Amino acid sequence: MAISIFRPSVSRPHHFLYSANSINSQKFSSISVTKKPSFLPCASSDSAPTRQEVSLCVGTYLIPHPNKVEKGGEDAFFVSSDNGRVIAVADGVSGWAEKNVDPALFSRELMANVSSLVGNKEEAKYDPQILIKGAHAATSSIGSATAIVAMFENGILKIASVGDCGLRIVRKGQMIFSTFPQEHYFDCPYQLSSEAVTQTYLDAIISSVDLKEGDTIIMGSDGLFDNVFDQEIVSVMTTHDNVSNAAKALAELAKNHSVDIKFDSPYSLEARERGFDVPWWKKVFGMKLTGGKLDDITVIVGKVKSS
Ligand SMILES: [Mn+2]
Repeated sequence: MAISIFRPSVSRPHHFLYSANSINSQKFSSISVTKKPSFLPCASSDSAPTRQEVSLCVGTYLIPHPNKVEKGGEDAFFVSSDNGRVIAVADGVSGWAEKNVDPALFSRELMANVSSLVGNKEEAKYDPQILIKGAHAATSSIGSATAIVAMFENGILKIASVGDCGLRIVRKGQMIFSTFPQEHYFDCPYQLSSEAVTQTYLDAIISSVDLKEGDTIIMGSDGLFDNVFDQEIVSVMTTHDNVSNAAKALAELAKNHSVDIKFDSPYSLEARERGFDVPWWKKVFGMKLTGGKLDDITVIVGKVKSS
C-alpha cells in the first residue's frame, strides 16, 4: 500500500505486526532457518507535491535465540502499513522465565497494543512517547520489556526509547545519530513492566532527527547492537541497497558474532569495561573475556526515498 507521509491513514491500516505467534506458524527445520524478510514497498505519491515528499522503505528480519527457536524468541516488533511511518521493537526481559512467566507475552502484547493504538487513537499517532504510554497502559500480561518507537512525519523522525533497544541513522556512509541504552546496571536495562516499581513512558529518552533522502534508519533489539559494531552497520548499509537484504545481512552478522566465542563483541568490550573478565590466572596467560551475546536479534531497516 502506498501512502505519502503528508497524507497518512487514508484507508484502514493493515499493520505488519510480528511476534513469536507468527513465527510459530512458520516451519523450522533448523536454527538457521529463520523468518523470511518482510518488505513493504515504497510509496509513490499520486498527487502533485507542493514540496518534495519523502517516505520510508522498510525491511525487517528476526532471528530468535538458538534456545528459543521453537517459541520464536521473546522479541516482538511492529511496522505500520503506511510505509513504516511507525516502527517499533520490544524485547521481553528474559528474567521472568525464572518466575515461570513467558517473557514473550509482555513484549508481544505491548507491540499488539502499539498496533491498535496507531490504527485507532488520534493522540497516539504522532507522538511516540504517548504511544508508549498508551500501549503500556493497555498491556495486561505479566512481565516486562524494553521498547523503542519511531515515527516518521514530514521528514522528521521522532524517537522514544525505554531501555536498550536502539536506533542508528546512516547518511552517506557515516553514522550521524545513535540512541544510547538506559540501564540500572550492566545487563539490567530500564524496562516497561507489569510491576508498578519500574519505568514508564516518562523515563523514555526522546529524540528528533531531520532525515534526508537516502538516509537509512537501523532499529533493533540489543541482540543486534551487543553483537555488531556501529562501523559494521555502516559497512553493511553501504553494500546493501535493498532494505530487506540489509536487514537480513545485519541480523545474520549479529547471529554469527553471537555464537563466536573469540569475537571481541561490543558486549564483551562493555563487560570488561565494567570489570567483568576471566579469572586472574587466565589473564596471566594473556586471556580475556570475549565472545558475542546469544540473544534474540531483531533488525528493522528503513530507507528514506522521495515519493
Ligand atoms: Mn535482547
